[in-house]
Amino acid sequence: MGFGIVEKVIKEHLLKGKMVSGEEIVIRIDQTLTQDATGTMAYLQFESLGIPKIKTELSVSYVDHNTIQAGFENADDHCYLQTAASKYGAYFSKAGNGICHQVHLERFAEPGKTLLGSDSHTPTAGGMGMLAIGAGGLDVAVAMGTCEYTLRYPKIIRINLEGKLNPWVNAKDIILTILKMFGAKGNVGIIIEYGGSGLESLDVPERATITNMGAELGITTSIFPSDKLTKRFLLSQNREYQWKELKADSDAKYEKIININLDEIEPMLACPHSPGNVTTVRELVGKKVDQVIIGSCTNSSYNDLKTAAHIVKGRKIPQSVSFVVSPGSRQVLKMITDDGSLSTLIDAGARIAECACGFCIGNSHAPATKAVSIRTNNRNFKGRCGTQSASVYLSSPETAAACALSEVVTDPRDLKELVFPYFTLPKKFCVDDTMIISPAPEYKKTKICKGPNIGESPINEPLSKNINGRIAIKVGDEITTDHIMPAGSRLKYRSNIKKYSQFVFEGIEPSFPKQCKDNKSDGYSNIIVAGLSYGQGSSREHAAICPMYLGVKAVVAKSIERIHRTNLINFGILPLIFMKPDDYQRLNAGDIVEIRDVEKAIAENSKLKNKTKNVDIELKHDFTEKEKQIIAAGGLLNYIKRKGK
Ligand code: MIC
Ligand code: SF4
Repeated sequence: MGFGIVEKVIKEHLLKGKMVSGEEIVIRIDQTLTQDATGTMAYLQFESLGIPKIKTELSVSYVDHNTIQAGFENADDHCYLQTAASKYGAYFSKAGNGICHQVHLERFAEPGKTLLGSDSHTPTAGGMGMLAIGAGGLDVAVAMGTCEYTLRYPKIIRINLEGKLNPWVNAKDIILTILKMFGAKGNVGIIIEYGGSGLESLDVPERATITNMGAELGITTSIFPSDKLTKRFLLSQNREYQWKELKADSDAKYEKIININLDEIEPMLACPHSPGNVTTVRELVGKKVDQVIIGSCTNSSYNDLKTAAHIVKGRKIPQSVSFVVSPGSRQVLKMITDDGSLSTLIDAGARIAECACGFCIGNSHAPATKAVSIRTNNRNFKGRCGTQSASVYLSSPETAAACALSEVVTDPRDLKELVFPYFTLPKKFCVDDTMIISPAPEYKKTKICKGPNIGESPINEPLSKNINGRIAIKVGDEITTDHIMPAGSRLKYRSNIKKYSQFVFEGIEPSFPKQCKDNKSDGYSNIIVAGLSYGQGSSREHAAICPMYLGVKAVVAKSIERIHRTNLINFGILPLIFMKPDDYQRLNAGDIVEIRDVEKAIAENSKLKNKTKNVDIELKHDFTEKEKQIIAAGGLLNYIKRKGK
């Protein structure tokens, strides 16, 4: 029997376990990436492991999230990360060099290798034929020190893309169509492998747009084969020697095979407030638009911006629209400068933002009250853009540029007087790694620099024999990590847990930290009750660390998303699932609850007694043997220290 791509890469990297869906496996990690918002904690954790040098083939520390520097905090983080990279042997990509996923694709991603990144969009590198997985910072810190990552062997779904996209339809419209088919929740434990004749017309950056937004499906990752287009891309980045072919055997078996005809795909929009809430642009044509932003790790490649420039060339953006362009990397910025696209965009009235995450994480360019914003990024959760009342729609750069010109939602195919440009990728990209610092040969001598905003990475205690708790909050379905731990203006506290903890659930229930404190002083542990898909979205482990800091001992939910579930376990918080989802109704904020004999509850399925309502609620979990030990130790750092790794 033949193998698919995922099977081939896992087989080559398998250290422990069986390649059977649902089994716990350990794989060898070749590369890691961190970004500053999760990286400070990851490097603090790496330091606390006491391992003298990073052991992976390659680790890169990027600065792309917190580049606003309104105050000393961001800059202090950058200094810390730069000195830590130098001391422990990582590459360091300076602020301004670009968004981690875009730069990694350009300069480091390699077909057939594994990548673990402390950012949920790490699967972007799947467009290059890498098995690239997003995880919490602590998992990445451990991988830097051990080259190991533990996961459950996935279910593998094959999607065949057949045919060819029509003019003005972008790879973004493919992934939005897939999001419409699958939805944004409940796809845990799946890896998507792409194939089909349509791949011949999808270049690496377009493939990466598709794998990038696999994160919004909630899957583990997705991957494309490595073929002649991959080779051409690597050649254009002066890295052809890193190419290797990766293709599925013709008799490979999959859990499911889905065929999508690219000719039938049309421009799509994800409507507020979920990337899974997808409809056609046609449905919304004519809706007034206030702001348009082209950028982010999903859609800010050279061709994306060149196409946007082609659309606005010789025209002016209407005065009522704020039009922002944020190139994905310094390479992209340099190339649109050299070919004149940048001045075309400026002539049309574009604001040019830094090559960074910026607007996408609500760090800048928040829309006005109740504004409609069309953006090319990947997430439109309520309030993430920085304005609670705004409506954010996600689109392709083509649709975004068409909307910016027309002031209303516009299908780019309706720009009749425009000729579709059929841009191909350049033979050579501008390769200049001036803003990437290689690991210092004298790494041991570097002195790590820590400003006053950089705290310690907190460690939990093992759980007590019985949990005597009070429900600190009850939330509904699809609570994202942005709801739990806001980013935007709060981002600068990522390396200061004490301060950042004051903002847990800020947008939903700002009194949550005080409630937790009161419960603690009354002698109770804090419990969170949630609905479906709790913790979807980003990989930010702060959504586990800060609740841990506030004394949360368990999350009881209808379901919990993959990365967040692992983050909870890594920080010693019990992720528990209702055996009967209707029992959600039997728990309310303020109820006193008890989980007896925690050790047994970790070993088997547990029960929670609602003492206020005098009812028993059955809970389940699906901890692997290793996860049971991690929870029992009070988290991954304790577990590793105990094992003396
Ligand atoms: C995001 O897009 O939400 C982020 C910011 O990149 C996060 C990481 C973080 O919160 O630092 C992610 O996707 O993992
Ligand atoms: Fe940055 Fe946005 Fe991409 Fe997250 S999704 S890495 S914030 S550009």
